[in-house]
Amino acid sequence: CLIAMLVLLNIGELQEENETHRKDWIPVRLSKDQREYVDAHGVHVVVGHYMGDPSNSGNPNLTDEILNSNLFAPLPNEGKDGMPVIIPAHLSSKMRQLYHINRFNLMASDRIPLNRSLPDVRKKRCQGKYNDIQGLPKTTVIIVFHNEAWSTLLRTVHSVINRSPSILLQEILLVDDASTRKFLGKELDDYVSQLSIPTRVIRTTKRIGLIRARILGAKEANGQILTFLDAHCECTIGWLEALVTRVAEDRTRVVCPVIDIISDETFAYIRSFELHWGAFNWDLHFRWYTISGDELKKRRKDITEPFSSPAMAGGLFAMDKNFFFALGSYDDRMEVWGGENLEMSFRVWQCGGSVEISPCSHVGHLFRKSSPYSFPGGVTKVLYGNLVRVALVWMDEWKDFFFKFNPEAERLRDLQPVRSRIELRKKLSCKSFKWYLDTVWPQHFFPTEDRFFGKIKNVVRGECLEKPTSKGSLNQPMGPALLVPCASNPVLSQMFVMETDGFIATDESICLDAPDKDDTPSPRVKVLACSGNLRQKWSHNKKNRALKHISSDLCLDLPKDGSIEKGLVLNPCDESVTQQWTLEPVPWR
Ligand code: LR7
Ligand code: MN
Repeated sequence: CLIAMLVLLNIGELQEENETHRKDWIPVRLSKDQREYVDAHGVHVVVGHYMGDPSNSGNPNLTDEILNSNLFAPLPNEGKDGMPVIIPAHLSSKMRQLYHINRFNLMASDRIPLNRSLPDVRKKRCQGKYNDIQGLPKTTVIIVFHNEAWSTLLRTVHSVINRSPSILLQEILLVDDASTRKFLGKELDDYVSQLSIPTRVIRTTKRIGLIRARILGAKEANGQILTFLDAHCECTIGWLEALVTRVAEDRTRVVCPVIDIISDETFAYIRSFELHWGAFNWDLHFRWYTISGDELKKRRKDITEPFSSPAMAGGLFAMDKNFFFALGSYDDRMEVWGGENLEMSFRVWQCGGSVEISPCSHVGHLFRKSSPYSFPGGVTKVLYGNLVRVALVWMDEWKDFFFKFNPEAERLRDLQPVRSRIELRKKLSCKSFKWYLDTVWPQHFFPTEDRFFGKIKNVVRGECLEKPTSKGSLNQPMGPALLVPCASNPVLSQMFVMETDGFIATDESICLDAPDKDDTPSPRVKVLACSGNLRQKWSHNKKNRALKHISSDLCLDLPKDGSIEKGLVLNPCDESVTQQWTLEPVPWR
């Protein structure tokens, strides 16, 4: 989900939507944490996740005493209304040291009161909605955590209490997944016992991972509705009414808030866009994409209405408790972190429910660039082990696509027994993955029977089209389409899907697009986010092998001046050899 944050930080849009939060924001620059981690395909794995020794051995200054100390000395006005915290210069070395414990600016967090105020970031129209809450079922808020900092955990709890109508709140359940920090023991029990909403801490005896910890919390819950949060969130006004009302209206809905950003460096509350939905990429990593034009059209009347989403981010959602268990809760053989969000999204959609995002519910989440805790067994084994389970149980023929292009998953495939989950799928008479792709996510860019999937090769140079490795402001690959030597093993960066309606797409919803006319001196054909616009439509003529850009009636060509390293161009179609392209299918399963 770390990449998801980077995607959200589109500066252009932030300026437009978020002027008030940004103007006083002077980010504190910390150590150069790995921003992203890129795997063999040049595709993001768990972006930013710390791949080294998670025990902090690289920071010998982090003694047990520091790890267990509970600094907590808030200043009354710090971080007020979601404003950023600015640490005085003389504290900066201490600040850096503390940063490593949780991979966020702990000093900043500890200076902010646990009950800080936040702005109402909703659209005006939301204030008139979801006010009729008498008689709605109550919810149990479930927060699982492993070695969370005191101030972020309890700020989450206070934000729930302060900004939820108490008639909707049954209780708060904190599930401690075998934390080792002292202050999360008796000190926490004592603290929560005096809160105005019944709050309990349940503890596991050994580390069971967030998935099983959530199942445990759900079993213990007394509320009719389960509302899950990560342990470093802050809820804003109206967040719960918007979720609970929708679940109460239809018990098969899984409702997510819009997830705003709490800065890991300054703890500023940054409103994010409302017009993104959740899905995933070819590696089965969660991604945000802009919602489709059709969906936007439907919503023009009232853009604050909830909209359905192919997948959820995972941590923040409300769902009926009976529906949660009827549908098979979670896959309890998933370990530690990852994959459960797609598993649940597929299961909910394919087995008769729906996943939606409510623009009137805003909850902030603290996004980190790397993960602070250990992954027993190793990050790759844990994450891909979980994803293997998702693919085997829910994805039908598309699992073969996943395994074919993800060797780390293929290696783990035989180690994952999934019989009971397949039986669950049968018992619930769930629909196929094809139905899911066709119906829930028709804008998807996965290969299908009626699409071309493979390489696009220039005949005269014998080279293949490749998507650029440079990133645009949405952290998506963006730039000129390049021609490079064709890889002998099919690599995903050279794979394209050509849809029947003429869009040429690749992973992460990136499409072949026309050049910008004002690019000087010679405009290049680009790849950028698929928009569904005519300017991204192409047609391929099998006879003369021309790849024609439909709206301009020009053909994909090599630059006449030989500046091929700068990318490809469009020229009037003349059937010359440089304009000949073959679409070479690659079996995708
Ligand atoms: O072993 C563990 N035991 C735990 O109890 C590991 C983690 N946890 C707790 C942890 O303390 C935290 O409260 O589980 C919660 C989630 O872990 P994070 O905060 O490290 O996860 P994340 O925010 O990086 O990741 C997202 O994807 C996860 C995949 O398993 C979960 O679904 C997280 O809930 C999810 N977070 C969100 O959806 C928040 C918004 C992200 C976006 C966009
Ligand atoms: Mn989180």
